[in-house]
Formats: sequence, structure tokens, C-alpha cells
Amino acid sequence: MDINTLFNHMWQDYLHQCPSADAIHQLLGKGEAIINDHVAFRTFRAPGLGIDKLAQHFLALGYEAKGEYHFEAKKLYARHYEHPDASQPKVFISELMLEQCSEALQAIVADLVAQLPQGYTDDVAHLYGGAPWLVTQAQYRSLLAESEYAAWLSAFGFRANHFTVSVNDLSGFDTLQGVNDALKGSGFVLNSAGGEIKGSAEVLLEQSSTMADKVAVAFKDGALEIPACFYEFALRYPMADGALYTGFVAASADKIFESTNAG
Ligand code: OOG
Ligand code: NI
Repeated sequence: MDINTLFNHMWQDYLHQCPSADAIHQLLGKGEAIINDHVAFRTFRAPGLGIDKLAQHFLALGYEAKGEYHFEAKKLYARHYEHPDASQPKVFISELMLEQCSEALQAIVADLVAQLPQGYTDDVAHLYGGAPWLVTQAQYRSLLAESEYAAWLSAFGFRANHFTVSVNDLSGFDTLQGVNDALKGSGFVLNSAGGEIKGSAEVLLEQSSTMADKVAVAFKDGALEIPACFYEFALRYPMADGALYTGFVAASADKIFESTNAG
């Protein structure tokens, strides 16, 4: 599968989990194409499921591992990947360090992982396949009490949890504040954890995001409407050599994760 086909599949899946994305495209792109800065995936650090299993498909398409990020309170570790063709979106993949979580959480995750077909993550299509297991509402609530990340992952599985508008490439907006004002003016709710704008020119990256759209998820014992996927907006600043910064900022990412928390 080539890069464009993969990203098209991921985008189609994402539109179902973030129906607002279509209207946001119209609002910010004003009919022009929108450049995607990056997408992000979440996974469990478990055999057959860690960052490397997801990343293998991006490496095969020419991506290279770049930055590493640590989120101690959330018990997450992440890496980002870049393609030599800088016009391709970056990829951010995080994993929950299960060994640091409670026995109860680990037991629920073991129950989910036991439902996985053999070699599941070796099929590139898993990157837009969603949750390959069934979760009960009680399991979801129990995960939610300990780790919102684990709960989200149990319900939504493997798919781009957000796409990211490259604000640098928008012709109608020069600042992230301008983008945020347009979004709020149209009724979209922004993630205000750590302030609506995370980061600054000093750290070479400013980011904001919507709160995830609520979507009905089929649990083992019936459907629930819960926060699904969100849209992010990134403005990058030039480094000393004049090239735009291509990394992420852990303190900002820590708050972006919370875009899938219940409002
Ligand atoms: C990833 C959060 C981090 C960023 O741009 O800093 C991130 C996630 O929510 O899975 O996307
Ligand atoms: Ni992001």
C-alpha cells in the first residue's frame, strides 16, 4: 500500500470518528486543500502491540524514527516519525507502559489482547481498523477511573486519533489565535487544558485542538456515546538554520492527550 492510499484510508475512518472535521476543513481551508502536519496513534506496550509493531508499516514506507517523549504521570512513552519527503505528514505513536499500571488494569487489557487475531498488527490495514476486540461497559469504566488513555484505546483501538491542520500552510490565517477564534466563533469547543494555545514561539511549536466529537461505540453489552477523535492545529516556527522545527513538545503533548477526556 502506498502512502497516499494509507492516509486516505485513515482519513475516511477518522471522518466517522470526528464528523466535525469536514466543517472545520471548510472553515479553515475556505475550499482550498489543507496540509496535514501529523497524525497520532495510541497503543499498549504489550507483546505484538508496542510502538514498533505499528511503526513497522511507516518504516516500510520510508519513514524514520526521530524524537522520543516521556509522560511520567500518564505512564506513556512516545516516538515520532518523519518521512524524507517533508510534505508527508509526521506520525506520533505513544504506548501505555502496562507494567506501571494496576493489576486490575493489566487484567482487563490481557482480556482484550486475548481476543486479537494472530499477527493482527502485521497487517497495515489495522492502522485504520479501530478496536479489534469487544469491551464491556464495566471494563471501560474501570479503565477510565485509572487511565483515560487506556479507556479510549479499549473503545477505539488502532486508528488515527487526530489529524492536524498545518496552520503554516493556511492562506487565510497567520496565527493560531486567529484559527482558535474562527473555530470558537463557529461553535467548536477547544481543549483548554494548559490553556487553549499550548507551547510558544520559544519552543518553536504552538498547538491547539478541539475536544473530541462524541460517537456511539458498540460495547459488548450495548452502545454508549463517548469522546472519539479530535482535530489539532499546529503552527511551527523556524530554527536557527531557517528550517521549520519538525519535532513535538512533551509539555504540550501531555495536554493534547486530554482532548479525548470527557468534557
Ligand atoms: C497524542 C497527543 C500528542 C501532539 O501533537 O503533541 C500530540 C494523542 O493524543 O494520542 O498529538
Ligand atoms: Ni498531535
